[in-house]
Amino acid sequence: MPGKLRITDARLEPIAGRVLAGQRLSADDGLALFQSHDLLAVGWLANHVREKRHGNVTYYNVNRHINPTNVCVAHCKLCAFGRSPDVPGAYTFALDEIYHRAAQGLAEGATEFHIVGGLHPDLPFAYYLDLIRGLKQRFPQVHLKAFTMVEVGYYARISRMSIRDTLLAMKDAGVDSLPGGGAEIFHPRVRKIICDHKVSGQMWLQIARTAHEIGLPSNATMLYGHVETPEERVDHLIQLRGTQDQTHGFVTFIPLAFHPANTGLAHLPGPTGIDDLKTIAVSRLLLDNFDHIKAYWVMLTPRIAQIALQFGANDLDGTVVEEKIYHDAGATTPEHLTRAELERLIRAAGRVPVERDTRYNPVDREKNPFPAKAAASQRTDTFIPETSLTLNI
Ligand code: V47
Repeated sequence: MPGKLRITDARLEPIAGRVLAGQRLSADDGLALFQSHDLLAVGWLANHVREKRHGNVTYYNVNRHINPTNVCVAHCKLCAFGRSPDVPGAYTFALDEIYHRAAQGLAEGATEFHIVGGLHPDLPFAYYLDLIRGLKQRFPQVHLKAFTMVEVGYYARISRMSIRDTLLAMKDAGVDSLPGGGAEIFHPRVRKIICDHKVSGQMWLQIARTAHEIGLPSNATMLYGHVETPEERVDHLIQLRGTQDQTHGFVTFIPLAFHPANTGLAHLPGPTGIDDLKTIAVSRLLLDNFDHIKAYWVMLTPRIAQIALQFGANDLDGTVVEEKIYHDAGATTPEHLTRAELERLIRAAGRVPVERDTRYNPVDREKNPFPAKAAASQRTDTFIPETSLTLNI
């Protein structure tokens, strides 16, 4: 453990004792950590836990984000990605376009496709199942991390199926795990303001529990830096921890910094760098039953994500390649980092980079060399604007 713990905020003294003794922290402890200005002590404690679990290792993966449609009926104030079907920029990919992008991803060595999209008013559940079946058939070696709890709730509603049967159909088609999006902040006061028409926080947790029960692990997120209070953040984290105690199905926790540009909350300033680091650290400290805390470089910026590796995070996410949700909301980060760039960031933070697959198995590139770039499929249409939507479903 590098350096000594120096505490300047007396409220942190008993909390430090509990962290060093490996004891679970309370909601009050979480609140004190969020309210403290002693960032270095909070970070030291989170780093202690991080190094006890993972030593110097920092994970990243080679992945490809695919967003099949940005058409969405939810119209969440927090979001700049979703569109009505009839506005400029609305799109829905034909399945061939998705397979083309996936083939490009495979040629770049992707071990994971991260697939999330809007809640489209007209696409049937069958479109998504066909999409997954088609990907699994063509790219059986690639892990399909697809569809948030919000999308699952929506598919269940439009197909008049139970959540369990919807998840079973997804699993049967080839979904391997679920990403952690859509959790936002569970408290109903906040959801009413930022995402009024989304599934409730309780429903999000219920869908996650059901996914875990049928053998689909998932990630979890928390969107912070908008209208939520520190108490509501702590409540969110404690509810995730309680669910994890029951299912052990969450793999990674990802705090997501709110980007206000082009959203219905564009008047808000978004979180500061101090808040980013503190949120990573408090998450590491409260979520004692989560193995991994991810500093998602796309939203944190590579620079802050790199520092977060000393504040509790042990994962940077992946190469990503195409990112729409944050970039529509004004993110100025690149959409793509290469393996070499990710490794450089990690090494410069004094950590040891390990390329992982979605299940955190190390990827041995000697045994699994990159597929030839030439394997990328022939060019197909770019995307289908909503006005000329023809889908081969
Ligand atoms: O669900 C939407 C958030 C999420 C904005 O599971 C916004 O490995 C900030 O969940 N400003 C999608 N955030 C991203 C996500 C994710 C990312 C990386 C890895 C994983 C994983 C999951 O982004 C949405 C929502 O919570 N979001 N709009 C915005 N304006």
